[in-house]
Amino acid sequence: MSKPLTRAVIFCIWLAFNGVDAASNQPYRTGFHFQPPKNWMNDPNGPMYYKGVYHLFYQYNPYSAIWGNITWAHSISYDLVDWIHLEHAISPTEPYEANGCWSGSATVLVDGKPSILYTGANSKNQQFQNLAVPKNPSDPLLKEWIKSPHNPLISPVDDIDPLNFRDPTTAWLGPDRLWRIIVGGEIGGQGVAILYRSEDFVNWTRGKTPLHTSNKTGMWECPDFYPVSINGSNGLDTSVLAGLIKHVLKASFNNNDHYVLGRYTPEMDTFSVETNFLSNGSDMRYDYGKFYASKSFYDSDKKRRILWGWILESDSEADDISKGWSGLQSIPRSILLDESGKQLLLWPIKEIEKLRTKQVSFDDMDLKSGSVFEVPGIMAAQADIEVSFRLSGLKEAEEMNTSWVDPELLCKEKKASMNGTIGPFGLLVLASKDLEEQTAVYFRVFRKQYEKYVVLMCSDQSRSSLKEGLEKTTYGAFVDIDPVHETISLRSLIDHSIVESFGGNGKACITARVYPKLAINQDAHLYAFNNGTMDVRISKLSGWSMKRAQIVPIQKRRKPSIT
Ligand code: DQQ
Repeated sequence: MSKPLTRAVIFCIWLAFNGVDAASNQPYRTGFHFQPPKNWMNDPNGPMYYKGVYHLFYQYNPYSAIWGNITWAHSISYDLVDWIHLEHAISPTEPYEANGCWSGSATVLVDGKPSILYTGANSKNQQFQNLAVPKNPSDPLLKEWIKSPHNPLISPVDDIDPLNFRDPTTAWLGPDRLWRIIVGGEIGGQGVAILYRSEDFVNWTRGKTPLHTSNKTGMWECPDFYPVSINGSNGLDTSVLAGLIKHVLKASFNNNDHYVLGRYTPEMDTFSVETNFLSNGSDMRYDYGKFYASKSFYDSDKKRRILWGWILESDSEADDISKGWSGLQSIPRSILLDESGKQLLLWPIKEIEKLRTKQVSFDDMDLKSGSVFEVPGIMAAQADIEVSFRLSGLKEAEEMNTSWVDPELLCKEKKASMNGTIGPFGLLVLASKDLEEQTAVYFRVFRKQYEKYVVLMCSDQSRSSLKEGLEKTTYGAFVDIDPVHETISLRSLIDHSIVESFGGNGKACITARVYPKLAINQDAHLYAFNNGTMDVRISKLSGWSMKRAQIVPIQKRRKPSIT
């Protein structure tokens, strides 16, 4: 079979799975990422596992593709891959939420019943924390939610800035049997996690001191606070306070989700951190690309902690209005503490692999200096790729300059097309045949003193589309890998307008949004490349076409039937 014919056959098979949506006038809608059928979506809210069902709520505008009228939309799943959209769970009906029902979290209480705490913004955008409970907790789908008659439960008083007081976390139970939450805020210009305690989940008392604060940041949105196990392979329930654990505090600011690790003492409600937010050399983020306002939850069924993040668009508001939609959710990621104990590891949940179909694989292959190699035979617009690179001649690596502390800046300066010694090498995804359009996800390796090396991971969107008026930022992260003893691994989940990349088995993640004009559907290609002067070896490359996930309104659900 000639090459163009092979591509046509693959496309026909792919179309059978994917329908006309992606093929015609909606080339940027995704195949296996969560998104509503239309309109605006932002933060993931209140994820939980309840009576055999995964629930995802999210910030949604029922009327338009831009932010406004914020409502809690609700979808459910049995495997975190296929989703069913239900009726909206919480809509603005009361004066304390006239300007929207903003972000919040779910907690399964001691009696096994779930509760949601969320922020209401009134007509002046002043913010209040509110409670909603299921009308019928024995319904695993939790279709209807009732607002507490005691709302608003927590008001912005004293030194709290009413315009910057939101996004309550999942609660955890202290040794004194009191529930605790934190609410994000800004006090005196500083980001802060304000602590509250409650016996009954209705009456909340503010702690004398916040759980944590930072004078290096402004407002903290969507905080998250949870334990991770040291040397463990399971996630932990939010109320686990003892054993070999550390705690993670995440705050969303400056368009990124930043985290710190530390020791939490529940008796005193103190949190002593190992590093600070935004410190040079230890600015840890869940993702160094587009990923914001995330929320994690403990999956008691599979004993793991799972993270969702909102992936914003990089096109214009006018583009969103003409597409009729805006915003994606990331592929859910499991969270574990790395064995070094110094950082987290994020990895796409195993279930996503059920969508893998046609596979291509190569072992032990040279990627010569200056070469570009097309990975054939899979649907490059909707794919999952895993590749690992083995390096030799590391002593030749360019010297690391001690002033290079900002990986994003370094990636911007040293673009994928700029030759180096060891790297840039990696993948060109969503690329057109002639490479006029390409998103490069790649590594460069630099030499420090005493035969230590620095691995830089970049995602370069500068050539991702011929279309003007898009944000085409280049992102970067340092990956804590020792290339002398380890291969450098990269996994990219490519889905039409999103590329989620995981370097070093999840030590560094970079998510990018791209809108190619040429490299769409069957015209998208995938390449491996090496623009360094040293050859690189691909020890293994596996790629799969991905099927489309079933993400449908409840009426369109084919099976199993829902009561
Ligand atoms: N989005 C919500 C807020 C939150 C922000 C409003 C973060 O509650 O702080 O839609 O994206």
